[in-house]
Amino acid sequence: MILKTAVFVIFLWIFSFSQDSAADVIEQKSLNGTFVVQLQVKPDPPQMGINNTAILKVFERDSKVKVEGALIEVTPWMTVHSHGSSKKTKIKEKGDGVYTIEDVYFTMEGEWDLIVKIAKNKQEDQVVFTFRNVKK
Ligand SMILES: [Cu+2]
Repeated sequence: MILKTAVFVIFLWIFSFSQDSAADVIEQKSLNGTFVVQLQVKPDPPQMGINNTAILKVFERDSKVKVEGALIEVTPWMTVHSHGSSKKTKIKEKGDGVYTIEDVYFTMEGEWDLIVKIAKNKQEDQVVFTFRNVKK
């Protein structure tokens, strides 16, 4: 009985820990509805002045088929001031519709958009993720 309780408590502890460290998955449809895109940022929320990273998963709209071999551009953009970042993001395809983004760099505090452009064959579309309150 004590052993069972101990195992249960340890399980709860591990579970709560994994819940804390897992970044939320934000899912959005692209502007013209061509793709469905899932984004996970790290850290969550992303911070000013550091190289944030992100994982992108790209699916075809209705079928949920994973989109491989897409050309992807990711641009941090501060819409209220009409400026971007001092760093260019680096994108790597990992297969299975997964793309990693490095050097997501926000140069000041405030509201930032992450503009994700996706091109595959003759289809081109974009999706914008907004981070309302990026801080140091
Ligand atoms: Cu600004």
